[in-house]
Amino acid sequence: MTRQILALAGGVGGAKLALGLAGTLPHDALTVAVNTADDFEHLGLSICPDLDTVMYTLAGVANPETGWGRRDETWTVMEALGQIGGETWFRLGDKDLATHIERTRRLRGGESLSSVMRDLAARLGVKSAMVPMSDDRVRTMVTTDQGELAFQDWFVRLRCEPVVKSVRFAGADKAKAHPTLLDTADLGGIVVCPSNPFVSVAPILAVPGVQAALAKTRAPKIAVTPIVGGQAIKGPAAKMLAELGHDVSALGVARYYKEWVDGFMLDAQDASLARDIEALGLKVKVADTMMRNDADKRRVARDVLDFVDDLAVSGRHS
Ligand code: FO1
Repeated sequence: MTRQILALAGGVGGAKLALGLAGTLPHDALTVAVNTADDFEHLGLSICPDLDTVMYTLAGVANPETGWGRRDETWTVMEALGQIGGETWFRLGDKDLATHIERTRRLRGGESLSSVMRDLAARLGVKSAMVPMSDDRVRTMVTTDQGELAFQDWFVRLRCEPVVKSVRFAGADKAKAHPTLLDTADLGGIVVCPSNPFVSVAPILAVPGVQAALAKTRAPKIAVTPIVGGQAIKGPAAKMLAELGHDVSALGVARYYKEWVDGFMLDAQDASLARDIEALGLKVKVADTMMRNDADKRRVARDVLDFVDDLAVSGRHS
């Protein structure tokens, strides 16, 4: 049966599972709702890192080494910008810049972010629906031992080194959720991709109405662990778990999610944590969650969808 799947995704890890799901489901059965709180104005351009990472990944043009930006990129503009004293700490390749320039022009013309992204993604051949969590401005601000920092300043310019004390999402309380996140009645399943819980998933949940909409749907809600063997596959999730006082493990993430997910997919390396996570009231599926290539991404996606179906059949979800 073609169940409608809503995937919540942030950066690189989320984009990988989104690609696996897109390769497994009919393209009209998947919608990827993407975090926009990492977005920022830089060099006078509207930069949307997570939206672009998902778009490029689903289009098959993402840089395979970094996961972000485009493959087969050139850096002529960055070089020339550096020579005239411009800011080059946030690496924008020549082809990637076309996306930022055209998006900025259309946003300044009054077009909504979701409209621009729908068109840009379609032009790149993306078939599954991908939507921003909101068309309104939401910005992750990270309070650290060096004061409050805008997300990309902390993440890229300072390489996540400042110690994190707290995170807030400026503008979230006034943001209007994308309708897809509120219209959850007919969903067959909700998948929280292996993204950073604090700065990729939490901003989506912070948009008014989203938590309530996810709570009221009968669709099973499952989260795929972003932490394997106590490490994040990529990015600062493990460091943030530690600095924000959580257990640096899949169990720590499960505790963070337990109020609103029904199931948790645990990597085989952490099978010993299954009982502790079940004790939180969550169903657990143990699988190989590592996504090293496109076949892995589709395998993990199939395991996720089987898990959704198991929970739907067992009626084991809120
Ligand atoms: N991440 C980096 O660590 N260094 C960069 O120079 C960088 C540039 C960049 C350009 C476009 C883009 O879409 C993403 C970029 N990222 C870079 C990744 C980005 O900071 C993160 O992917 C998200 O904000 C967190 O998921």
